[in-house]
Amino acid sequence: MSMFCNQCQEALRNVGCDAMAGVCGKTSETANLQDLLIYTMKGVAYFNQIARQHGINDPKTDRVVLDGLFTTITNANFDDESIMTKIEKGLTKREEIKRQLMVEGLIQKHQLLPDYASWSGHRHTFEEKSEEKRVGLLAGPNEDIRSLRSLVLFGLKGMAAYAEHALNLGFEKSDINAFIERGLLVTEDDEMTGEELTAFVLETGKYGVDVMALLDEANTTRYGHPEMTEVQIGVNSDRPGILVSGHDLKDFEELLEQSKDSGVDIYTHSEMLPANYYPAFKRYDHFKGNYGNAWWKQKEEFESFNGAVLFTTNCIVPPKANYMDRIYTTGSTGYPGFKHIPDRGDGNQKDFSELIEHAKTFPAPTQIEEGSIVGGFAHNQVTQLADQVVDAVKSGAIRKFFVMAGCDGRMKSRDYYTEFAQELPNDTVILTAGCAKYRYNKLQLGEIGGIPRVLDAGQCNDSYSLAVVAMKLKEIFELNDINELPIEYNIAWYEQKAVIVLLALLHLGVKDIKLGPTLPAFLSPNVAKVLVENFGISGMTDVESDLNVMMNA
Ligand code: SF4
Ligand code: SF3
Repeated sequence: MSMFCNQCQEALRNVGCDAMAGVCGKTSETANLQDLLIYTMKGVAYFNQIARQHGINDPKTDRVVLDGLFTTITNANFDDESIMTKIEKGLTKREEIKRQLMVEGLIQKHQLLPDYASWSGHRHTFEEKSEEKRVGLLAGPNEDIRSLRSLVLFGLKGMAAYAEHALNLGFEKSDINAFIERGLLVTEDDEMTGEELTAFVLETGKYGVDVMALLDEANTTRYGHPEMTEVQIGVNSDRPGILVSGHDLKDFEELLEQSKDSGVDIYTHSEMLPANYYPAFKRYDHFKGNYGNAWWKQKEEFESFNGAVLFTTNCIVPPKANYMDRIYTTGSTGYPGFKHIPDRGDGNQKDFSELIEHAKTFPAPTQIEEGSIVGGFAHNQVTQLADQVVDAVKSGAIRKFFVMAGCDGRMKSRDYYTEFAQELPNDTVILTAGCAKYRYNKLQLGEIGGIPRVLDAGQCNDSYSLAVVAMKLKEIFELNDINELPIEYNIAWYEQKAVIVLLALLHLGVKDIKLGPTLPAFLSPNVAKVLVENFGISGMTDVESDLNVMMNA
């Protein structure tokens, strides 16, 4: 059984994982089923586009498509059973829409349909179907077309993840959902030229901005604007805990509410750290702070945490046997052997009672560090500090800002980001978002006139906040171009949410982004050339050279 996957930064030899399992631990069976799930979603999109044009779109279909894409994001779902069920659901949905279109006379009974809109199969034939070359990303006439299609598809995966979080909070935009469907079909369109596909990639960035703005609106409407917060990173309690990872704030809220009188404490891990910055969550006394670091340290940190863990989204690392029985997943995530908490029914909360009861049976977390870190510098908070920031720039106290947002990962090459942060001159400020921050958010980098030198806006989707801040500064300094600001971009990427963040930044006109630790394996030489020539994107080299170039830019 062979596989091919090149969607993340850890793609084998920076080409693609093509053996029996990926570097992330995804088996070839799982990889192929994920390809088939995407293929199935294309079939749903095919009919739903027609349904949309005639105003008969069922909102439940949007959730199926968003979940289908989200499930295939790196480190989100390793559970073949769960993926097969989603394929079956997708096929059922596809046929349901098709039937309705036929009844309405909008398609004909014997109309010629593309394979992705007409194939059928059962669990025992899924793997065979998924191995057909045309189902995966190896389909496509040449490497440039495949590369552009990959950029679209991976961008759509990130977009779907953010759209799903917003949807969970009751916020959605039909044009974003329609674009996602259109994008899925674009990746199968053999008529589209390289130029047309390139234009579509850039349009994907526009919807990337829109979806992050939507999620920002959803999060801040429901939970208030993130504010400057000192987050405890030690364990000051002898009660058992639940460690919550991932990005979904709705899950986090419901768990906090259901566990408030249970005698169990709640801690955040990895990308859930920014939950500490929201006013609405601060009123829960049993919400104790953050435990640990970025996702890839989970094996040791889940062990020392001792208690139950909830994954609301990626990133899951294949677990050690000794903590496996206390891990729960929910939403689009899954792992064979973990318990899965089902979705909420209309108008209901998810039921976290089993997780909470289970958590009571474990000892308290073992403390692994102490003290606190400061964060919460999303756009609203930074705007309140605008006068201070502008004065510091004008007086020369702040010479440059460095946007160092994105993802963290386990490869040694990422030590670069810690060193880079350490070597930055004292008159520079780091603007961060995403789990990339763990490379430098515990260094004592000090402050400039009361402004911390590391300003954390939040999760990867809060990169939107950094863009809002840049736009605001451009306005205040009356500049014509965002690139005239004293801001440099040194972005770390890992999975597909970083792809949509990158495309969003390109759409906003940001140039000269440094992207590391490696450029994506799915960029063909020609596509990479387009990005270099039009946007000045470059790979990282070494700390000293990069710092030198960026300080003098
Ligand atoms: Fe390899 Fe990344 Fe794909 Fe996993 S997600 S199989 S590590 S390219
Ligand atoms: Fe991290 Fe997975 Fe990307 Fe949301 S949790 S930034 S890697």
